[in-house]
Order: sequence, then structure tokens, then C-alpha cells
Amino acid sequence: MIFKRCYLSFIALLSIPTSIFAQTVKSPGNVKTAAVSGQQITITTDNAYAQVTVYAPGVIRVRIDKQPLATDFSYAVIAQPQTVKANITQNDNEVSILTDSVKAIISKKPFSVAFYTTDGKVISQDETGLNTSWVNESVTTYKHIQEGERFVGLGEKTGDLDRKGNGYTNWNTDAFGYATDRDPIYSTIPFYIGIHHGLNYGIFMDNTYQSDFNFGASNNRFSSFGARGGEMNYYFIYNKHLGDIITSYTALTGRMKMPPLWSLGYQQNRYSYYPETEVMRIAQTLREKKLPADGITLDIHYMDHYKVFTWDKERFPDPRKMTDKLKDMGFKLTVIVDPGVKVEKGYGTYDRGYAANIFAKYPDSTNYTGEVWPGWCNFPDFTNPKARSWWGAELKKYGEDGISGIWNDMNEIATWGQKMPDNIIFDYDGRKASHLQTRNVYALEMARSSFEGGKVAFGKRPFVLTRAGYAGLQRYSAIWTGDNRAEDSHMLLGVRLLNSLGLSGVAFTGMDIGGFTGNGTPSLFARWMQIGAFNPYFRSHTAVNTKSAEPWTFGEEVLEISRNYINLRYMLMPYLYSAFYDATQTGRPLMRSLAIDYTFDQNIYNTQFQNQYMFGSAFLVMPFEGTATMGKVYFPAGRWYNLYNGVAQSGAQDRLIEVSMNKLPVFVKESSIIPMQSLVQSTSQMPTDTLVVHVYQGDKNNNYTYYEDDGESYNYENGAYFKRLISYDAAKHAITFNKAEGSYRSKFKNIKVVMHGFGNGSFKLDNKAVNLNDDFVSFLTPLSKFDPQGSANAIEGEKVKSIVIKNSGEAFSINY
Ligand code: NBV
Repeated sequence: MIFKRCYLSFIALLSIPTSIFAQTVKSPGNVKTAAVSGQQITITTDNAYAQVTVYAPGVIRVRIDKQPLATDFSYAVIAQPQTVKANITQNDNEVSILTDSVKAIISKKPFSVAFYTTDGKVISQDETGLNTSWVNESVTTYKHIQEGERFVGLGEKTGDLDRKGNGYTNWNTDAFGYATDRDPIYSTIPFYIGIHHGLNYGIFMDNTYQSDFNFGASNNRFSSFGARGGEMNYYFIYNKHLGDIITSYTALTGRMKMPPLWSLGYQQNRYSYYPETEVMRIAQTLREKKLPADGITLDIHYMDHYKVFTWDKERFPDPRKMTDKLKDMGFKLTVIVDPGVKVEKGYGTYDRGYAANIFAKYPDSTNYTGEVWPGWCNFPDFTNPKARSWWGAELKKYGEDGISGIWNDMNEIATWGQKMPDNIIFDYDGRKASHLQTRNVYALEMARSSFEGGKVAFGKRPFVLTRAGYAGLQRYSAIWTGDNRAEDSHMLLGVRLLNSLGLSGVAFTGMDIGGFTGNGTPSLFARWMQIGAFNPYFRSHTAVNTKSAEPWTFGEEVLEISRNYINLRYMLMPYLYSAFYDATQTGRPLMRSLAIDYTFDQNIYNTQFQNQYMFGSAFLVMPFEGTATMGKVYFPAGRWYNLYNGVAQSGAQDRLIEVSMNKLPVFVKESSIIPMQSLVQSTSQMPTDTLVVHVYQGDKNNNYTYYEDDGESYNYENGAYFKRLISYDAAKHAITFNKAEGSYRSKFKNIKVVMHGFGNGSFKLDNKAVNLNDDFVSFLTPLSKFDPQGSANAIEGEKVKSIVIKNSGEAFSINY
């Protein structure tokens, strides 16, 4: 009897699931038709519509929806499919796509997708039985988690470098003083890279709804990506080298333009410097204390009652006069802007916005009103082209006021209460979309408006900084990681956030140096400044209610440490600028997680070493807490030179090293080429006319592109640059400076080549024997009062050989 009851309920269980599952989880089912046209396959299935398109030899796009696919539209992707050789065939069971670099198989029964190398190794495949499915309006694609698979990227996400075992949500969020494991925070980049069995691939899911990524969190079966609305729309990217995946991803979503040179200098900031006399005091103190700097930033208190595009006339009676004075001192001014526009008749910006009808709306066509700094506000709908041009026109005033940078804050959108209604309607470039679909791209389109408007309003390259964003934000803006805390764990988390942003196609990134909330210790501030010197955007910042946090406010020792590293940053300007050029061409970030160049070295994912990164092609940076005295570090394969004394160290091993508050451990990769200049106090000051190119002996080849232009205009787009390939050929023992390209004349009349690690060997210049000079290089000044060895003859440095050559732009080579 008991058996019978059990048996019956078992039968019942077996029959219930099919109907329940079919109701609650919908799958595409089997393929009914698959029509091939050129590089595209259009598919219908029992319950869905799909399209698979070859975008590039290693890039394949997959779209799936329950309804016929909508007309294609993306805020992120700017590329069209390239014409590529793709062999597409099909039989009853599958459609197969073969390009020069990947093979994709679309199974027909049921519809599922798998990607292989051309020699048949699995790169990524749908998880059998799960594939892609819908639960109500949410759509998710499940991929089989491969043995030993690791996951990196996904933009500005807290946590470890390897995201295996974790799940994340994308929903742009104002995350004041966030905990180091908080998710989501400000921006959304639904792009990650999977790594397993010596292979790596990228997945970019281009869907702006709230989205979820699961890298084996609470399951041992799949990694998944999905969104709470819209279609499944993802790009699979395969390249042999991880760096090339970033290049392919940024071919889709775009790359940054050359930034204004001044924006690479040190930026001094706090919430807030006012009135004008205070701004000038900061500027003067930076100069008096010989702290090189290029930027001062004004936070919300410069405005009249926080009304965007206004000035508080008492605090800043004549903005133009002030920016002129600052300019004479070598400073550029960046001002904060918030999207919330105060609802107030008679306030020009509001009146013009109201007349142009550009604010986000409720479904009954009334403007959505939410509360933020100025009080009740309307919010420009940056997804409306009319709003973007209105914003651009408003920026003209800032152009006239001599502003050079625009800092977009609060653009998640942040409002008091943090609950923006779902039913706010945005234009979405004529398509009309709710807040649910628009939120994650709002900041991207605000950044676009600031960038495009700024270009016209300033007549020069504008500097744009944003807090939130979406995939593709690198085209318009730099990004910083918002309201961090003055804590060691945040400094180190910040490094990982920036490294992850770099893995996700964003090269121009920064964090609040010193920490936004709370009061940091001197050692924390000193270390953070050192790390900041090796961040793409170098700005210190602190909240409204904290103690003063300029480099001189932590005592003499911290001041000297800060100066040392800012000085180094300024001497590295030619290297930095060339690294930014590289980002404009390849999408390669400045801060490079070791996962980029040492992808398959398991040690780099060890949480002890995961914060280490390359800054550009040459520097291996090892961040530590401010108070650390000893630290375990990992040297990837190759040879590494201690930046400060030139001592070489072999790689593929970890080591315990001494760490002090005065020095950030930095090593130089063998065969590196590092162009430097003399110390200046701002990028507006001319360095001496000698470019110093440091070359480090090594067994690896290196092709380095040196790049220079006027640093402020777009003339480089018409060839006004000075660019040359400098190549290190280890087998030929040759360093060749190739002929310069472009119509711009270098500001350097001479090149001093400094040879590190080459000993006293014999050298040839253009095949003729030459004697190199004995020289001495030191990258830091001894700390006068605090370093017990701080006397002139105890300067830490390195004996090197050097030679000075005229910089005619013609080719020359040095043999060793
Ligand atoms: O405008 C004030 C701050 C700004 O300093 C900070 O960098 C932003 O992330 N802003 C947030 C507004 C709210 C701060 C509590």
C-alpha cells in the first residue's frame, strides 16, 4: 500500500514537471528553419527567433528572442560586421560556421551554440539541457563551466581578480562609501573573459536591462549571463592572446581618443574648494611646495544653490578671471556637473530644457521630478538627441568661463531615496524605453553629451570624467570608482577595480587617491599617492566633512614622498602619453592586470599577488598597504629590474621583499623602452629639449611605439603627430629607432639613450663603434630628513651607459 502511494506520487511528480517547467521556463526548442545569407544565419525555432552573425574571424554574434528580432540598435557597439571568409554549412542536425580562427556549431535539436578552435578544442559551449531560456521576461544563456575555468573582467566589480564562484548584477548604483564586496556599484560593462586549458575567450552581452552574471556561484555546472528584459544578444570573441580579446572587444565598442595632455598630470581635488581665494591658495601651495600639478577640480559648492551651469557669484565673482589666473600658473579647471536640473522658472538652463522638452517623463507625458542637491529636479533625457545638443549648448558657457574638464557625477541616476520609478520613459533615440531598459546607459549618453558638447564648447580636447557608465564609455570619458573609503583595503580594491576596468576596455581610469570617506593615516596617504602615480587618472579627493587631505597636510615626510612620486609621474609623461596612444589604437589599457600578459600563469590569480599589475608595457607595480614592512611578491617569467637600483631579478618565482612607506615596489620588464623627460611643474611647462629613452637589456623582442602631438587639438587626426617605432631585437642585439612618421615636429631636439644592464660592453651606432658615456640614473630623490642614508652620496640609483643623438626623425640604431 505504502509502496503504491509512493509509486503514484512518483508518477505524479514525473508528469507535473513537464507542464510546470514548460510554463515557468521557456526554451527556444528545436530549429525549424535556418537560412544562410552571406555571413549571417537567420533561424526560427519552435518558440524563438535567432540570428548568428560573423563579425570578424574571431567574433560571432548571437541574438535570440521569443518574438521576431527587433531592428538592430546599440549604444555600445559601433562596429559593423567585417567581410570575412566564413564557410557556413548545415545538415539536419546542425549548422556549422568555420572562419580562419573559430568554428561555431549551432545544434538544431534543440537550439544550442558551441564554439571551438579550428582544430576542435572546446572554447565555450551551452550547458546541455539549459542552453538559453526565459523565466517571464528574463532571458539567460547557460554555458558549461569548463574544468579549471577562471573568469576575469566584467568592468567595475568588487571582489577578486578571478571571479569564479561569484555572481554579479549590473544595475548602475550610487554606492556611497561602499563595502569592499558590494555589488553592484556605479557602472555596467557586461563583458568578461573566460580562461581554461590554455584558451581564452570573451563574452559581451549587449543588453542594457538589469543583468546578472554567474560564474559558478552556488552551482558547479554553468556560468551564465542574462538580463531581465530584452533579447539575448551576445558577442563571442576568441583570440589566442587575452590582450587581443580586449582589442577585438574595443573594435566593437570603440576606443578612447587622445586625451588632453594636461589630464595626465596630477589633479588636486576635494569636496569642495571654495571660494576663489581658497582655490588660489591650493594652486599657490602646490607651486610653492614644488608639487607638480595640472588640475584643480571644483565640486558642487561652486554652483549657485547647486544649480548646474551656474556660479555662486559670491564665492566665484569672475570665473573667467580665475581660470585665466590659473592658466598662467599652469592649471586647468575641471568642474562637476550633475544631471538633476532644478525645477525653477527663470533659471535659464531649466527654462531652455523645458522649452526644448528634453526631460525624462512619466507615461502621462509629465516630467519626472526627483529630489537631489538643488531640491526638486527634472532629469535631461540624454538618450534623446535633442537633449544631448541642449546639454552641449549649455556647456558653451563653461567654455567661455575657461573650463577645461567636465566631471559627470550622480549619473546612475542618483536621487534621494534611490528608487527611481520603473515607469519613467526615455526616448532611447526614438525607440522609447522605460527606466528599466535605460538606467544602465543613461550615464554613457551623458558622457557622450559632455564629450561631444565639450569638443565644441572648449574648441579643444575636453577632459570628461564620469562616475557611471556602460560598455563603450571609453569613447567619451575617463571613469573613477566613486566614493571609496580611506582604508588600505579600499586602496587595494581600487587597484583591482581599475585593473578590471582595463580588462573590460576602459583605459582611462582612476580612484579617489587618499580615500573619499573617512580620514586616512599618513602612511595610507603616502602609499596611495605612490600607487596613484601609476594610475591613468591621478587625482586625490576627499569628502566634505573630512580633514584636509592635500599632500602637505600629512607632515613633511609624506609631502616629500608625494613629491617624489608626482615628480616621477611628470618625468614619465612621454611614456604615459605613448601608452595612451596605444590605448587609442588597440584598446590596451594602461593598468594591465597580469592576466593580460601572463594569462596562463596560475600564480598571478593567487589572492596574494592578484593586485600586481603592469603599468604600460614596462612597469610591474606591486601595491601594498601603507604600513607594510615585508611583502610577498610574484615575478612572472622573464627578467625584472628593480626600478630604483637596477638590480636584475629572474622571474617565475615569488619572493619576500622589504617594503617601506617611502617606496612602492616597482620593477621594469626586460627589453623595456621607456621615454622620459626632465622634471616640469605642469604639462604646460616645456621640458628641456632632450628626450631620455631608457632601454633595459633583455632576451625578448620589443616593439615600442613612441608618440607625440600637440597635446590639445585634434590635428593629430590629420597627421600632425610625431610617431616612431623603437624596436628591440634581442637576437640581433639591436635597438632601432625607426624613421619618424607624421607632420608634427618633436619638442625634443635630442635623444639621450640610457642603457640599463648592458655592462661595459662595446656599442655601435649605425654600425660604427662608439664610446658610450658613463652615467648615473636615480628615479627618486632621497628624503632629506627622514632617510638615514639621505646624504648626497647615498642616492639610490644605478650606473648606466648613455649616448646623446640628434632627434632629426631619421632612423638610427644602436648595437650592443
Ligand atoms: O559632489 C559631491 C560628491 C563628490 O565629491 C563625489 O566624488 C561623488 O562621488 N558627490 C559624489 C555627491 C554625493 C556625495 C555624498
